[in-house]
Amino acid sequence: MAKTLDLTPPASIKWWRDARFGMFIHWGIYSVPAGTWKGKRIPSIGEWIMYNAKMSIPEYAALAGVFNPVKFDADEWVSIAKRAGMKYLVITSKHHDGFAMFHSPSNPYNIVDATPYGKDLMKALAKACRKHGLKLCFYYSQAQDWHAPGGAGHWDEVDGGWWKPLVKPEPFAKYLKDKVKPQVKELLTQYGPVGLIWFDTPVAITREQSLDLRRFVHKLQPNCLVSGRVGHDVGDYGSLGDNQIPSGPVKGDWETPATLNDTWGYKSYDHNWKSVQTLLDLLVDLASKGVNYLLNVGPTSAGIIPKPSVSRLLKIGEWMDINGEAIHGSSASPFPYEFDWGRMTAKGKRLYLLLPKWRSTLKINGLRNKVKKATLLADPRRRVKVCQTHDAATDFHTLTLNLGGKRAGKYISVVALDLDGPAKVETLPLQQPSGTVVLPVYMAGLHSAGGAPALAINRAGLLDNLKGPQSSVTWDFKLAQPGEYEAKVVIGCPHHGGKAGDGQRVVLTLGDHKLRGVLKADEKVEGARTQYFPEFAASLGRIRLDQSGTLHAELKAEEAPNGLALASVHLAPAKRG
Ligand code: JFZ
Repeated sequence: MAKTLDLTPPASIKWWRDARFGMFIHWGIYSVPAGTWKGKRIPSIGEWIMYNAKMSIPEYAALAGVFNPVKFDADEWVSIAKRAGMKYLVITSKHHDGFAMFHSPSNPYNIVDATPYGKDLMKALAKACRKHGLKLCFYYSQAQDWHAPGGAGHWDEVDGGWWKPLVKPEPFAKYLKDKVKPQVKELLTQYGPVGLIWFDTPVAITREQSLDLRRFVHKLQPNCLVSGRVGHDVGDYGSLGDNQIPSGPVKGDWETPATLNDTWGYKSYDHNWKSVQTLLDLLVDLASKGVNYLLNVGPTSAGIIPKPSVSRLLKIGEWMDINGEAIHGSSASPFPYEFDWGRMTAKGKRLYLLLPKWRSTLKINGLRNKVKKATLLADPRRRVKVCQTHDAATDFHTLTLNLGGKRAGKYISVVALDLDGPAKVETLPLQQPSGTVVLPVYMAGLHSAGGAPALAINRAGLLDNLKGPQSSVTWDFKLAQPGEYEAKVVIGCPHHGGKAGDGQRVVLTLGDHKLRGVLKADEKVEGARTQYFPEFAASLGRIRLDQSGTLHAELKAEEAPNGLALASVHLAPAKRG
């Protein structure tokens, strides 16, 4: 029996929870080739160029000899992050290439000893962070190291092909002892207080080794947090997939690392920049689910954050200057589902309604508090008329806000609602004022029987193991308007590039009605959230719901040998004709 482990994060996690928004910086000698090697554009993310271009260790290490970021200005970088409303900064101190971007007395493969630049710029960055009040944090690739013997993915670990992140236990343990621990100690002793260490890609690290690293960090700096990618879920907070937006609220402390374009490390020809609107949509979506947004910049080898990144961050900053209180120190929406009009965050007795599209009237169902006041953050003097009603027959509370015809503020308008107390909301899925009903899988009852594998929701918010008729997914939900509805099943791809709808046969039961359907992924769900993790809506046809009040729904897979990555069931009023 293993001893019960105390994995409580240090109390310092409070700063991290309040921050909600941070800057990721992927910077290393991979910024020299910037995505091109020997005249060829190397596909995929820039910091993986050594691996993807199959460079030898000496070939790659020679890049250090020309790395000279003379334009680097720590104060400039930190003030960009600060102006954007970011509260912490996580910079790659050593990525998978094994090159240390800080002075490492224990290993000469570092910026001071191996580049013409020859200075420890992390010192300057630490100073600038202190000056501007941001937390300095370090990314450190603890398992993958393509340079050091024993590191995962090292040249020596070739197994019948090119590198694979193989780990031979003994050399790996030696690598942890000789390179990782001395360097982590340097990071935690040379730069003053460190907010967190962002370990990554645990590969084949053992649980004991992950725990050992966690203890090592906490011993050197008790307030320093450890990222979830240290491995085996023993970090102080969790890390979602890159650019992953969960479909609903997540329990515990989570962060999504995300890119401004499609690379982390600088690539001279990646111009696929997300718009300011998309970036703010993502920030707000994550905040409404209680998730931190760690947004990346990839500086050039000269030491410059690309202009398209800076201009976007500064526009985000202008929005944050007005609306930041809806993000910083906020917690997830008390409503456990997405609204079709926007998103919500909460703070004490305040709710923030975040509207990407303006509407003169906004209705919300299910809020049981009295609203004392409603204010538009971008136009605090405008009078917002508040009307609250309660329908006794259906027990629907409806709040109606009259916002006025003219949009207040850019990108996402924010309404602050002052309540008579902490929010009290209806916890069942409710028909929305637009008429739609969303039944998310994470609000469902999950039932498996007859030896079927247990249904579970994975960290992408999708259902695992719905394969046959022994299992079922059920909801109670509240309907206000009887009528004819069109039912859709929304499914995701469990894996990048995976197939969503592949002929699964499902049956949806609503009261006495049954709807059967075969899922072909016909309709891609649009939106910022589904850019990297697509979702599809498959129509099951129409159904009549004759009664208002609390109804019961059940979804089963009659046949789905490869599973059905259910996200939600949607009901929308059927269009006449
Ligand atoms: C890792 C790195 O390999 C990559 O270079 C970058 O630093 C990124 C932030 O992290 O890549 C990952 C790690 C985990 C997932 C995806 C990409 N994941 O869990 O989905």
